[in-house]
Amino acid sequence: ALRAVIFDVDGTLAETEELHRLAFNRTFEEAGLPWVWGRELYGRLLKVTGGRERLEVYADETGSEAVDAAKLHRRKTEIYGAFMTRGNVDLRPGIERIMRDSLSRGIKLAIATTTSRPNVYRLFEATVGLDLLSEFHSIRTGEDVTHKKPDPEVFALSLKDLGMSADECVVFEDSENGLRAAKALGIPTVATPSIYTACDDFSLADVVVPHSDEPFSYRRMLADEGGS
Ligand code: XBP
Ligand code: MG
Repeated sequence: ALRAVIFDVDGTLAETEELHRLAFNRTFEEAGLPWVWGRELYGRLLKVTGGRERLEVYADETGSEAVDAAKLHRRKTEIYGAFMTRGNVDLRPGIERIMRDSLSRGIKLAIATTTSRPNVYRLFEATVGLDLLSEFHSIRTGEDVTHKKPDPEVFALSLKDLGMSADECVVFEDSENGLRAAKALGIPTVATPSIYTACDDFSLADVVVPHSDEPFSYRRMLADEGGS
């Protein structure tokens, strides 16, 4: 039976990547770097999960060895946090309802993301509130792992925190990298393609829906819980 729902953050809970991109660009401007990440370039760079890793790869590609990626990334997180204000971002359709429905059925909630921990708190603060986040049984972020998605490490931590096996959970993801991570552990997945992942390969997903308000599939999975 379904006992927990594990959510990815960026692209799945909310369309946050444009705010990330703008925060990166503001950081570069402030640091006096000539870098500007347009949408096409950012789409390609998103294949590198983790903002710091993304900066390192780009610095490498452009032959900018002197750049302190860790320092730039800390500043980027501050700027992103400041950009993330009420009205600047919304949770995607259906997300809040799934969270509240799950809680009311005794299904546990977890977060498994590549992004930095402060960004998760800021997103909830700016949208549904920190009270809902405090109901989560497990929150695992980029800081908690050595290897980011598509490595399954973050989802392995979620399962450990939940004390559950893969088949008792469902993962909500928006990217191929995320699906690969979840499926490496055999966790059932619902994929909701996002702006930047629309062209990803979703063949690994058990269910693909345009967004989490789609009535078919996982809603039935949740509804079936009452009877089973
Ligand atoms: C998507 C990512 C993140 C963000 C940037 O994470 O790859 O790296 O783009 O966040 P998710 P940081 O697993 O939530 O979809 O700069 O904080 O790394
Ligand atoms: Mg994502």
